[in-house]
Amino acid sequence: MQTTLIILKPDAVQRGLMGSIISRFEDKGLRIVGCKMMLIPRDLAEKHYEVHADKPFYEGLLNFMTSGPVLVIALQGVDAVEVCRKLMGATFGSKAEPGTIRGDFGISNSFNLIHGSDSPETALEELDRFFKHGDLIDYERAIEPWVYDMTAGSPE
Ligand code: IDP
Ligand code: MG
Repeated sequence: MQTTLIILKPDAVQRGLMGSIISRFEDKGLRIVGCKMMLIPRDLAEKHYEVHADKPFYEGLLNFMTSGPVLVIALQGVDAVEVCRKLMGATFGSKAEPGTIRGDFGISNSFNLIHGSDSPETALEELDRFFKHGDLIDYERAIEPWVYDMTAGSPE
């Protein structure tokens, strides 16, 4: 099991797409273990996107990510990091495949609706960055035995 960090960006919130996007993850079988709406402070946005600090789009990205509320979500499941990146689709809305979140809900290359951790290591760092210890909830859903084959003792 992995936990990954998803952010529904300000455009997703403003366009009323939070429910539709969350449904994609729920329908897949991923479990929401943490969720909060917040305004990202500038310094947190800078830290979150520091790998892009030298890119021409960095300033615009920081302005965008701090321009309104976001919904931060922790999602758990087998291979959750990779599964979520696939559900999100390619970075640019104009290039993302139909059937993916970015491919179905947007066309912009910068207002691309959603962030998702890109590796298990990054996921741990990002979860730590956005959630306090104790914010994430470990629980079982009633549907769990039908989402995974548990007959061998671990989720298949
Ligand atoms: P990712 O979100 O798919 O991981 P990254 O390359 O890590 O994509 O870029 C982070 C974010 O920066 C993107 O989601 C997008 O909002 C923005 N971004 C990336 N490349 C460009 C660009 O060429 N122009 C404008 N914005 C960009
Ligand atoms: Mg990235």
